[in-house]
Amino acid sequence: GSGKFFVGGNWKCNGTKDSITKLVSDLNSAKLESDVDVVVSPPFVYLDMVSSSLTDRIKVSAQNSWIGKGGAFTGEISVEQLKDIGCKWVIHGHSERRHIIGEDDQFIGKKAAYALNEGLGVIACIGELLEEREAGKTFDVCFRQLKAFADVVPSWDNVVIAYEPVWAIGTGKVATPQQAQEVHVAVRIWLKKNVSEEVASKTRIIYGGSVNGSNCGELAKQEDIDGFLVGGASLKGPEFATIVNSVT
Ligand code: G2H
Repeated sequence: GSGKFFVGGNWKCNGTKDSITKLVSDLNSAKLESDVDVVVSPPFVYLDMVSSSLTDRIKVSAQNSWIGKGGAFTGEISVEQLKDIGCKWVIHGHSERRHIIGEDDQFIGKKAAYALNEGLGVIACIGELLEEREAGKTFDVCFRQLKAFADVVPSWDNVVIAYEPVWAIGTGKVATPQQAQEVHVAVRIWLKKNVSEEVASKTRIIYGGSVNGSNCGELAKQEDIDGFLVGGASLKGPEFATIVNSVT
């Protein structure tokens, strides 16, 4: 793998004040391996609360950010506001935003570039649909999405790539360690050819899609899996800690 293991918890549009208070308290008391970057991504309305009550050991990420400086953009949240409340990361390109909300590669790239330019880290998500996999287009789709990031990012220093096959997201159908490894190594080779050898060897490529406390161990053993982006299982503090501690 490359660099420090990275585990993100993507809480998506889940939680209440009560459930999130409990989750934060479970995370604060969890024993986490020291050699892992740990990040959680609460819904916007709870970001400030989580950021001020969560241990500094765990960093906070937003699930989205506006394409530029704030202003007259109803319903949006700016990168400057995220930084103001102590947020260090933002997720862009998640399949739910691509396929449910309809964000395209260029829009996602611009948002990622703006966030990076302003000093946030970006969890850049890519991944194919089931029909694209079945049509043999997995690499084409992932490389196209990757290129849209590569074309605009100012630097790869604060980028973590998350490979999330859409058919594995929230379905309980996790990719096999071999299926994930095959794409991760292809992404690394793509980076080497199209960006640089250094970026290819340093950039963390994490896997997402139905990761849980039972399947994380085998996935973590794969050479090119440098961590996880966890949805459902990140809503349970002890299980999320198990996934963090699957670092090999
Ligand atoms: C993939 C993942 C987190 P889940 O979206 O980003 O969610 O683990 O629930 O499949």
